Amino acid sequence: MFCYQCSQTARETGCTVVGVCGKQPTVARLQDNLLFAIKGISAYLYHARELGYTDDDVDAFLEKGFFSTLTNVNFDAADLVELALEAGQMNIKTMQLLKKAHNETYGEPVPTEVPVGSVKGPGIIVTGHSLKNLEELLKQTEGKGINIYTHSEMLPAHGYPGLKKYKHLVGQLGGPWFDQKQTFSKYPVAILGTSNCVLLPRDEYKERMFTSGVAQLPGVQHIDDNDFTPVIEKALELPELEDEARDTVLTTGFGASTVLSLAPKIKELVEAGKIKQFILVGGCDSPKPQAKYYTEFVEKLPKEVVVLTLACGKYRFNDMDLGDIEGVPRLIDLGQCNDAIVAVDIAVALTELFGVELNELPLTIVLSWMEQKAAAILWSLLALDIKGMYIGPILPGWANEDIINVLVENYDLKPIGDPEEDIKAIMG
Ligand code: FSO
Ligand code: SF4
Repeated sequence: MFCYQCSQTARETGCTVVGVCGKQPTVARLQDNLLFAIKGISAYLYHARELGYTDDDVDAFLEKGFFSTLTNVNFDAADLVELALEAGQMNIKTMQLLKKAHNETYGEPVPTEVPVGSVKGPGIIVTGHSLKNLEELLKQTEGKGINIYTHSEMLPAHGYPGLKKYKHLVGQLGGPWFDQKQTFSKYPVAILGTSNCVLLPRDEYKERMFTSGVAQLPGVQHIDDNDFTPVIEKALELPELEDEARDTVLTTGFGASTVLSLAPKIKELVEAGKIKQFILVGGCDSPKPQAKYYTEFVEKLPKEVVVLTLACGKYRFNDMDLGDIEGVPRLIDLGQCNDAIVAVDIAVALTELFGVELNELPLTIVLSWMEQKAAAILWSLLALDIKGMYIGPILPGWANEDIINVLVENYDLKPIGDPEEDIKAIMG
């Protein structure tokens, strides 16, 4: 544990073994965990509010959650687990709110092929999660001869009818959040970071980078009021990009309606044994060497497996051609991390289709986590009582043995291991 939030703190620097107030290490970690989940919820709530959508119950929970971590309020190891599960439920509500905001504002996504690479002309790369910022930029650049490219978690924007209608939204440059230094150095265009996962910029592109919303970087101009004039002026003064061979095409934009329109076919294929398992391989990508697991895992899956994916972890395998099973695509990109709610909606619809409980579905969840939004999603899945999830590329650092034991005993949570062994275990 590490806590220095009050003046009783040990040696006036921090309680690290046990709190002077009596707070136990597991309670301290569960308080940290609750704060992480709250940060995740806040990110999604922020993007919903950008589009004018709010929820009083979620707001009230945030107050309660924060308050319960204040000094001398809640010393119970069991109640804090309950609060984490409640945070998971509130995160479900928040992701539903954001999905409603996205779908009502931009239309439900439709499958869309997105070419990777540049086309001739000035350009702007947009990274992060804010569809609202992207929309404003698309409006303000219309007819100016500037091409707009997505990066990382902005890729699913291409699937929304209200955004794909802009012809100058031309494609994708780079992959997950952590390739940004190489990608932004390689393409000498203007760059807009709209949310988290912006990295401290290299000097070589600092002056052509901008942030908006909560994202801020030292020495980088911030756009406060959705007036992207400085970004547009910068894009026009920079050299034009050249045409690249755009051989890699990524398919994104599978909304719940598209997937569920395949429900009768899916039922037939499952009953005929032609689809044996659905596996959700979702979450954040990580530069850790262990993250190679996710590439190998998907590569080695039997042909009778359908992979659902979301968030930036998909860049480990979303350029693979997995083909289809009689018209059902074997790789289905549901969108951003907040679109975990689409996966939940699909899973619930499948329980109705097959007349079984959630844990009886031929569905396995293989998560990769990077930061606090993923922690909130993990607690959402636990709040739904989903058992037997795999998690990697490392176990959460905030979870000590006590917490891991609770997760293993109650939810059969498993660390990822060897891809082939895990596939064997999943396929039974
Ligand atoms: Fe990736 Fe970053 Fe959506 Fe995460 S860009 S790592 S949990 O913030 O966001 O998937
Ligand atoms: Fe230490 Fe408790 Fe104060 Fe935290 S709240 S600094 S654990 S005495």
